[in-house]
Amino acid sequence: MRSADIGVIKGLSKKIDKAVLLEIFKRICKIKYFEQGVIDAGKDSFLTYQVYLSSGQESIPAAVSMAIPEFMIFAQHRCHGTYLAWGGYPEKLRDELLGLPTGVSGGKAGSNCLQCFDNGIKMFGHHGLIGENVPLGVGAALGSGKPVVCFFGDGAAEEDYVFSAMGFAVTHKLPVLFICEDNNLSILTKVKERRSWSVAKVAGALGMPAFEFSDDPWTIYSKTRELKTSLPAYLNIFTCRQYWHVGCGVDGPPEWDRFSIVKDELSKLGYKKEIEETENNMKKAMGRVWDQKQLQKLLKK
Ligand SMILES: Cc1ncc(C[n+]2csc(CCOP(=O)(O)OP(=O)(O)O)c2C)c(N)n1
Repeated sequence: MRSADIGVIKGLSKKIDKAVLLEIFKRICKIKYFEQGVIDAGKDSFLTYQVYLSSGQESIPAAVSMAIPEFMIFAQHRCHGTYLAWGGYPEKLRDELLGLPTGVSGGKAGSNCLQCFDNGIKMFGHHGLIGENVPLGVGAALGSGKPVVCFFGDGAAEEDYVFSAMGFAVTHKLPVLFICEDNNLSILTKVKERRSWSVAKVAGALGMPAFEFSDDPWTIYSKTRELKTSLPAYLNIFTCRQYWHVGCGVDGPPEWDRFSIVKDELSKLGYKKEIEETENNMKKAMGRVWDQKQLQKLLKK
């Protein structure tokens, strides 16, 4: 049974530096409020196609990017959060979504194929086949000897080439962290209707450390840091996407609301004032990025 607490290490937030906790929260807010702007721009007809939203899953890129900022990233189609968490410019992502040459990938990648070699980010994006980034990432680790993180969904994890690439990484002891952002859905079909087996168990049987837990950012941050030196490794992180597979419709409330859980926890630690300030500042900053007059100017409307 999925829940917000699976495998979560209790009390970790008390052991992590305040600056790290607040920076992770800031990155979560950056993704959340950027995407609020995306939704509003769609409603106001500035964005005329459907995009893949990361909302609800923000804690994963926010925490992983803090633990392994230097890794090469092989991203999946749901990748706004990955780019933004690693320090991507919201204005460049906005321009990308608007199809402008000033976009992060020259306006040619759209929402789901972001590529970025700018501002210290080494991000290779999706090209159309779910899970393809896993063999590509493994190949990059083999060729360069540099550490790689591959993100993919629970649907992509079922592709045969994902397992063969994981097995290859184990055999050759390649520095790859495999992260499954397990939102339980492949478009609309739940994991239990698709398979009876666990990806983490298969990854473990291939011979690498493999863990499953829910998207508590402090557990993600600590586990990622811990595994950095024992790669390859696999993390299956249970999370909830807030909106449809593509577009901004909803099918009801998410199974849990990680954003509220994180805010409550940080408030209990005595950081209520700081997080309110961070959230308000981020709301305002992303409001400026998606300001209607600005959009009219950019699109010459
Ligand atoms: C090889 C392949 N099969 C099917 C598709 C069609 N498709 C696009 S996204 C998707 C679902 C992906 O689900 P998941 O990997 O769990 O990621 P999520 O969208 O939930 O983040 C599918 C089946 C595809 N793009 N590539």
